[in-house]
Amino acid sequence: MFLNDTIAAIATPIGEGGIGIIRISGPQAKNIGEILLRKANRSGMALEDHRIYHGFVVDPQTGADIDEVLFFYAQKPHSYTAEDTLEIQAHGGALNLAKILELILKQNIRMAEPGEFTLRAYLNGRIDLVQAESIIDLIRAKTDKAHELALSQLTGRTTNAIQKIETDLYQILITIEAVLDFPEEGLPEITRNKVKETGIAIQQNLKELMLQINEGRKIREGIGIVIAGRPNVGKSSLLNCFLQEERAIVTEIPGTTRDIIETQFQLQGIPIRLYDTAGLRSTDNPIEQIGIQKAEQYMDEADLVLLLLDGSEPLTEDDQAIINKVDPAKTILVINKTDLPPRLDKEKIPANMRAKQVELSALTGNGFSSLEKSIINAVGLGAIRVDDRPLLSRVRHKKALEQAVESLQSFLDGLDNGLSEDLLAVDLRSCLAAIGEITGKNVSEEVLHGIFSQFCIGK
Ligand SMILES: Nc1nc2c(ncn2[C@@H]2O[C@H](COP(=O)(O)OP(=O)(O)OP(=O)(O)O)[C@@H](O)[C@H]2O)c(=O)[nH]1
Ligand SMILES: [Mg+2]
Repeated sequence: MFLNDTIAAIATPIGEGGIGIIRISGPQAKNIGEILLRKANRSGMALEDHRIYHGFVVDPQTGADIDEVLFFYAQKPHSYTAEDTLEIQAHGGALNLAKILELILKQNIRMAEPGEFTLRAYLNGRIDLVQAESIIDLIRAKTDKAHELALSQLTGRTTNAIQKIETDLYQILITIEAVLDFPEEGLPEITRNKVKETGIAIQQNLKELMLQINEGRKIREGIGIVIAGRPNVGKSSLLNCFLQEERAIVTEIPGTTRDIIETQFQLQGIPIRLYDTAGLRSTDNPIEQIGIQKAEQYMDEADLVLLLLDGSEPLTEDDQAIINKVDPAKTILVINKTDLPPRLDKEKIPANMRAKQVELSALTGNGFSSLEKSIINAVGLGAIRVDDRPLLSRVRHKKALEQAVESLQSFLDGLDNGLSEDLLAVDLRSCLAAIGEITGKNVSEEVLHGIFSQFCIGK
């Protein structure tokens, strides 16, 4: 990773737009501006910090104007990357922007990698890793809640909470290490109790952060719901009910749906990914078999399965097989076709499956609203809200927190068992290191690459 060269990229999406922005960051930014730009009022080319100018991009070889633009120079550290930055607001045509970028690259400027501007903001210490991640989330947010969450992380709520934890841990570490200089005296009883108290409070904090991660993930990634059942029970009809349109093909022929049909909508501001699947049954048809394999894989990965039965027919062997296969903890049993005379022998269904049971007609829509309520309860949507609590929202964060809690536990156990101060310090340091993985103080190049390669070019 270099920080001493200058990078450039088009920061707006490729296509036609009112304006398109080209961003340049690094020590050459100002110089490039003075070579390639001309102010409209011809007041010399010196660029002042944080001023917007009207002018032209000029080809320095031919002297020809390329575009009429606004431009802006920000001196480090007061810019997105915390480096000298030049932004050119040009007309947003793909060819126009490409021509300007080409002129810039000809001046020995390097094209930025995806996410490299944000990477620099992080490497220069302007933002931490949680904030960098929240920028991707903000760009990708599709719901109000996801947007709120990303913004609260970006503006530093999470960062502040974690910094507080780090400071408290360092306090303990300093106390312990002070004893190392006078080992014969050991840790006084009163200090030991105080340290223990703080350690327990920190651990509680970490555990709370961990509990919130699942909520954060639901807000950020949404919830995956799979509709499953044997052929012809009305899975595709139910999908269409959710979307209020004829999205999936519905016919009376069993085995109509072959491939997974993926759709998205919102329930109480949370993004839902809803999947219709091939009817599950034993079959010799190779196409259907592949569809069934996929259906089973999606059921395994789902947050919630809607297991559909046909209320107008007796329970079949295929139904039984599916009931035995699903995880009751993440399944809602849905009995469909209540507009027809009931013929389902419900007593054959295990009680734990019937505990969460909804009856409806996908044809008439009767009973559908109670299914929505059951879903909201089942995935705890009602409880999700973004408030002032700091929230972490990634698997990566969860792993690091687990590690931190574990190290802290071993520190606390060590205190109780009279472990020597130098060993206590080791546990504290590994707790701090785990927390450093979240903020990025202690993070491998691979993790960094994984995070920043998700960005688009120009961000
Ligand atoms: N009377 C009645 N018919 C329904 C209802 N829901 C679905 N059907 C009918 O049942 C048949 C099968 O519906 P689909 O939605 O295609 O069933 P599926 O479970 O997706 O079937 P496969 O894709 O073959 O697995 C169609 O003729 C639907 O019109 C309902 O609530 N009441
Ligand atoms: Mg279908």
